[in-house]
Amino acid sequence: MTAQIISGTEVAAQIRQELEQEIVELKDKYNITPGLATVLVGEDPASQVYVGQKQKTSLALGIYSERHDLPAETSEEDLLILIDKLNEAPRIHGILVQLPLPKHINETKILYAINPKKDVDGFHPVNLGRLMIGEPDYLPCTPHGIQQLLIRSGIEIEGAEVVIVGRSNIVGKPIANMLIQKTEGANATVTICHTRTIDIALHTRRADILIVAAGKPKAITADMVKEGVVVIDVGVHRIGIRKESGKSILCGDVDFDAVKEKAKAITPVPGGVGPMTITMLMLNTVRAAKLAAGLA
Ligand code: L34
Repeated sequence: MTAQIISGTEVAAQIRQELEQEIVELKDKYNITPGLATVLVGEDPASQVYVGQKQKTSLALGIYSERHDLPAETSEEDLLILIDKLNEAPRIHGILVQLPLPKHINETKILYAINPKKDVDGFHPVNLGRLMIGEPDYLPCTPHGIQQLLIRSGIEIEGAEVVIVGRSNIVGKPIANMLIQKTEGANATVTICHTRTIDIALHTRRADILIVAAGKPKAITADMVKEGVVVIDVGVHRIGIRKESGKSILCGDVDFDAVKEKAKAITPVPGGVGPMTITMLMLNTVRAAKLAAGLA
């Protein structure tokens, strides 16, 4: 079997097109321009790429955006002051503080400080709690992107054996919660594997849908999956530089070339989950603007 390649780039473009129309309508009918503030502390090169993408995409869609790039030495106190300001700013509907933050800043404390109504990442405990009880305001961007990729690629989630590798607060735990909900695009049976799982392959081989956010390059090999599996690869690793172009060579958490020979469908890296994460942030920002205006 050679797998269907699930293009995050294409699905993201489709969703962005839908959003663009919604944004035009918000402007024409209600004179509302959704506003996003990104906050980046320090110079992590991957974070700079991701925040750059988020800025570029918001501009392209007609979302007002503010970029706050702060030096790595910024104190927790100063960051909290900025968040307070953004919490109060009427033009800003969504606040994104790019993770990871430098070690001297308490991430949890920062995420708590963001007004849950402006928490377009969906990382605030209020939003994660709402997600868990099936009353979400904002779904976290990467998990939401994964779910939309599956739905829009025609993959049956209901009743599927979903195995997730990785238990982070930003991917593993929320996607597990989303896929067990009693709603459309969910109703799956979910297993979560992590670093203390005794025999990961025992679980991954049972998966109809395998979602990998392990943070380890090519951790999932062909012997760990069953024939006909659907694979969603969340990892992004820079494993070298192309001599000709000077561009990075990327890979995911899955040994793509080998696993695609057994899979029914698989996401590539790049061009899989990454572009969906960016696009779902735009969707949440539009939603934030609508919620603020009492339109959603
Ligand atoms: N607050 N921090 C907050 N929110 C998030 O949603 C994120 N994340 C993760 C890291 N920290 C965060 C992102 O934005 C990961 N992430 C992210 C976003 C975009 C891409 C990858 C991860 C992406 O666009 N990846 C491209 C390759 C781009 C490149 O590295 O050259 C892809 O095609 O996979």
